[in-house]
Amino acid sequence: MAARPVALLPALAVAALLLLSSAPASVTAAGRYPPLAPGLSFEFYKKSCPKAEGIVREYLASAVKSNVGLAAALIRLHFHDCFVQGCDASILLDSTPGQPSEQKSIPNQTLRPAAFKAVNEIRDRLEKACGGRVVSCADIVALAARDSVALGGGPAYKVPLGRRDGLAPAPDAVILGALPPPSSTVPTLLSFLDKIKLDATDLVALSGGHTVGVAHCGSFEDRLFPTQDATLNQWFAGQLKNTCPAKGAVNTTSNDIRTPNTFDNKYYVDLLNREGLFTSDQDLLTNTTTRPLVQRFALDQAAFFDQFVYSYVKMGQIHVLTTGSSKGQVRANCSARNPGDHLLPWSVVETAAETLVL
Ligand SMILES: *[C@@H]1O[C@H](CO)[C@@H](O)[C@H](O)[C@H]1NC(C)=O
Ligand SMILES: *[C@@H]1O[C@H](CO)[C@@H](O)[C@H](O)[C@H]1NC(C)=O
Ligand SMILES: *[C@@H]1O[C@H](CO)[C@@H](O)[C@H](O)[C@H]1NC(C)=O
Ligand SMILES: CC(=O)N[C@H]1CO[C@H](CO)[C@@H](O)[C@@H]1O
Repeated sequence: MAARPVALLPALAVAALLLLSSAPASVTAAGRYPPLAPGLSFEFYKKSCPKAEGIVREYLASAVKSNVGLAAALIRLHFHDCFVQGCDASILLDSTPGQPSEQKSIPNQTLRPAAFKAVNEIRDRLEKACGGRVVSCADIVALAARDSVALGGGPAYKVPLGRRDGLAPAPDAVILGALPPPSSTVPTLLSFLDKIKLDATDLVALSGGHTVGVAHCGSFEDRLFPTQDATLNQWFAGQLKNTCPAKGAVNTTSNDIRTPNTFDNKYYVDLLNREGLFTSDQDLLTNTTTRPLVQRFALDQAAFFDQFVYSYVKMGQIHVLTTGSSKGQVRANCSARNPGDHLLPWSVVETAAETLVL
C-alpha cells in the first residue's frame, strides 16, 4: 500500500504532507482521538470484510471527481445523522405510512439526493464484496464523510466502526430540537451541543465543516433584508445581494468564499474578515468565548485539522447502536428498514441507546 513509506518518514515531513496533500485517506493519520464508545473499534470489519474501507474510498475518489458537491453533502450528512437521534443512519430512511421521513424535514432540505444515492451504491458494492450484509449504513455514512474530508484536501483519519442502523426516522419535533438554525448565536449553539455532550471547542472545530458546501439564500437572507447585519463586511454583503437580490430569492452561494471546494482553514479567515455566511458562523468570532479558537485556526491549519478530527470522531459516536446493545440492524437497503424487523418499539431501542452515550 502507498501508505506504508509515508508512515516511515519523520514526523515533520508527515505533518507537511498532510497539510499539502489532497490525496485520499490512504495516508495513515496519527492524530488525537477521543475515547471510543463501547462496541466501536477501528478494526471492526478487519475479519468480516477487510476490503470495506478500500471500497468506500475507491467509489468516492471517482464519484467526487465528477461531482465535487458530493463531498460537501456527505460531510454534512454525517453531521445531520449524528445530531438527530444518534449516528444510526435514520436520516436515510424514506417515509413509510405513519412515519414521515427525516429527509422531508426543514433543516434537511439542502441535503443532496446525490449523497443518499452514493451511500446506497456503496452499500450495494459492499454487500457484493463482503459476501453479504455486513457493513451498516451508519458506518458507510461515517466512512464516506471521512473520505470526503480527505478528498477535499483535509486531514486523513481513522474511523471507529461497528454502528448499527436505527429502525425508525426521527419525528419532526426531534429533528427541529436537534439541529440549531443558522440564525443561532453561540449561546444557542452551545445549548444544542450540550445535549449531545459537545463543547465550545467542538463547536468551533465542527463549524469548520463549512469550509466546503453551499447554502440557500433562505439560510442567511435575514442578514440582508430588511436591514443589513452590521457585522457583515460591506463588500461581502454586496456579493450576497447579487446572489440573493431580495427576500425569498432562490439561489445558492458557497459557504467559504475563499476556497469553496477545498477542505482547509480558510473558513476561519473568512470569519476574521467578517465574511461568515450565517449568523452561526460569524458569531464564533464576535463572541469572546469562541473568538480565540477562531483566530488560532485561521492562523494554524494543522491545529484546525487536529481538533476537527478529534471533534468529528467524537460526534461520530453519539448515541450509537452496537452489537453489544443487540439493538438496531444492518440494513439491506439504506433507505428502508429491513422487512420483518419492525416488532421492537422504537422507544425501547432509544432507551437502550441512551446507555451508550459517550
Ligand atoms: C458568548 O457565549 C457565551 C457562552 O455561551 C455566553 O455566556 C455569552 O453570553 C456570549 N456573549 C455574548 C455577548 O453573547
Ligand atoms: C444567483 O447568483 C448568481 C451569482 O452568485 C447571480 O449571477 C444570479 O443572477 C443569481 N440568480 C438569481 C435568480 O438571482
Ligand atoms: C430501497 O428502499 C426504498 C424505500 O422504500 C425504495 O424506494 C427502493 O426501491 C429500495 N431499493 C431497492 C434496491 O430495493
Ligand atoms: C436528499 C433529499 O431527499 N432531500 C429532501 C429534503 O427535503 C426536501 C423538501 O421536502 C426534498 O425535496 C428533498 O428531496
